Parts: sequence; structure tokens; C-alpha cells
Amino acid sequence: MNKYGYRFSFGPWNIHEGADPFGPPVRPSVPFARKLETLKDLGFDAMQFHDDDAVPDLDNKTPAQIAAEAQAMRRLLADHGLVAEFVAPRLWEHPLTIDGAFTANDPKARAYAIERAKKCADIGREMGTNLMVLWLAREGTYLREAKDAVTATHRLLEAVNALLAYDSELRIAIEPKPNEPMDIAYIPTIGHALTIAFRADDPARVGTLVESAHAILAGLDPADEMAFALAFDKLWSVHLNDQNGLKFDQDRSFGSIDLRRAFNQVRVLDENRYWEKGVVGLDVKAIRTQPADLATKHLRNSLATFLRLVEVVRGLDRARIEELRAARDYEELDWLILSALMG
Ligand code: GLO
Ligand code: MG
Repeated sequence: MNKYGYRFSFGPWNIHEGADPFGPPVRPSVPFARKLETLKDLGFDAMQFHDDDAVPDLDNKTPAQIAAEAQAMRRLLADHGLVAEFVAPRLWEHPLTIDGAFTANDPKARAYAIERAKKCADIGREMGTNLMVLWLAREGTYLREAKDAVTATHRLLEAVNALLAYDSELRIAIEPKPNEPMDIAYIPTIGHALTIAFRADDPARVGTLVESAHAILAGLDPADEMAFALAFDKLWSVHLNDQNGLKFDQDRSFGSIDLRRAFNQVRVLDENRYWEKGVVGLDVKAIRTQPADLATKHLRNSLATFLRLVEVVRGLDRARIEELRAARDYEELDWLILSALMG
């Protein structure tokens, strides 16, 4: 933890091999143990997990094996003074989930998805976290007519309810994303996620995770998406990163494209005491050209940018801002913010 009280996390997928849809990996795989060392060395506090990051090949393991491996992972983290922030079911790689998991037309696929997510809840419990993140990767369509969108929406709500009923301690944070891999996803924004949350059987146990790039891809401002969730005490995690326009999900270093947009995310988080509510997750990836031995700087930069922006936010002249708001002198307010950012 740093002097501001924030805790930081990233996932094993944030140190990656650099493959893209048109080219193979360009960096060797980094063993999990080294990723853990890097996390610690860079000053992070927690690791984010997919279920199979913690228990590889879990579909072919017994409940006892799954529990034993999850416990071993918890001990490994504890040996490094670390914890798991959340565990997320990876519902987008199995052949059964080609056309969706909870919203697939095929009942076998839907049953698999629920069973897999229950196993993920078991893993979380063994690893000492009750937070499950649902990134609903394949819950959408390439072709509008392929699924009934009303039925699909109800199926998502039913899946959330099934998980809440399965584990009475479980908390679910829905991570919206408007597209990729699907053409159009069913839960594209925080408003969609919150509707599911408030209609769930136990609304107190369903919240959200806002990822900067996902909000930008939806044509929205990530700071306002965060603020909307914060207004209802529903921002339980964030995936900070950056995104250069409406194209593929880039997961660029936080603040590296639009510093003002990053500043406003930090401002909203800091003004609402986010450090008391959740972990600052970074979902960033090194650009493909970065040599292997230098491919952790995106994490270092993103964390440092966040902390520098906390300093900027806390150094703002609040009384002056109120004066400028009252006078509607937004050009002067603009200059105040720009001057703070330029140092
Ligand atoms: C992809 C998502 C993905 C999730 C992760 C945790 O676009 O951002 O990285 O955050 O799988 O659920
Ligand atoms: Mg994410």
C-alpha cells in the first residue's frame, strides 16, 4: 500500500506474449512465479485471477483437486504478502461457449456456463475472496437475429441469481463491454449492469467493475461511468487503462492517450474515497513491439501515473473551483485544470 491508502492489482494476462489476430506471440511466456515477483516488485498488493489462472484445466479436475490447488495458490500469495482481488470465470474459450455462455441458445452450453461459474465461486472461496467478476465476453451476437435479446437478458439475470443462491457470501461485479469479441454485447454499459444488479434476488451482492477502455468503446466517458456506479455504492472494482479511439480493445497504459480523461477518472475515484471501497485494478497490456525484458513498464507507468494524478487532484484549489462554477467561468476552470496537468 502507498501513502494514499490505495491498493493496486493486475492479472497474469497483463504480462503477455504479444500475439494479435494477425501475428504470433513475440515474447516468451512468463512463468506465473515470475509474474508474482513482478507484481510485488512493482508495488502492487493483489493479483486478479481467472478461475483457470488459479486452477489450470479445472474442467477436468475433481472438486477436491480444485479446492487443494486453490488453497495452494492462496498460500503462495500469502508467502509473498499478497491476496487475490477477485476470481472471474473464463467463459469464452470452451467449445461449448462458442455462441455464448449464459445466453447461448443451446441448453447444454448454458448448463456448462453455470456449472463453470459455480466452480469459480468455489475457487474464490478457497482463495479468500468472495468477489467474482463477470466479464460477459460472448453474451451478445454477431447477427442480431441469432438470439432473442429479451430472452438473453432474462437468462443473464437467472444466471446471476443462480450464483447468488449457490454461495450466500458471493459478491458479483459485472464488467460491461460493448463489443469484442462479439459484434454487439448485451451488457455494454454500467447502466445495463446496474439494472441487472438492482433486479437480482439479492441486489446488495451485485455491483460493477468499470474498465476505462470499455466505456470509451461505448462512446462514453469512463469517469462518468464510474461516478454513476459510485452514486449507488456499486463500484466494486475498476480496470484502468487507455484507448486510442473506436477500434479494437487496446488496453493501453493508463493516461498514455488522454491524460485529462485519466485525471478525471482519478478525480472521481479520489473525491469518492474509492481507496476505502475497492482495489485499483489495471487492465493494461504492453504494446506488441516491446521487447520481452522490458514488457512490464506498462504496469509501472500506469501505477505511477495514477499516483501522480492523485497528487494533482489533491492539490486542486477547491474554493477557486467553486467560485468558477458559480460564475460559470468554465474557460477559466479549463485553464486551471490544464495548468495543474501541465505542472
Ligand atoms: C477484456 C476484459 C478482460 C477481463 C478479465 C477479467 O476485454 O477486460 O480482460 O477484465 O477477463 O474478467
Ligand atoms: Mg477488463
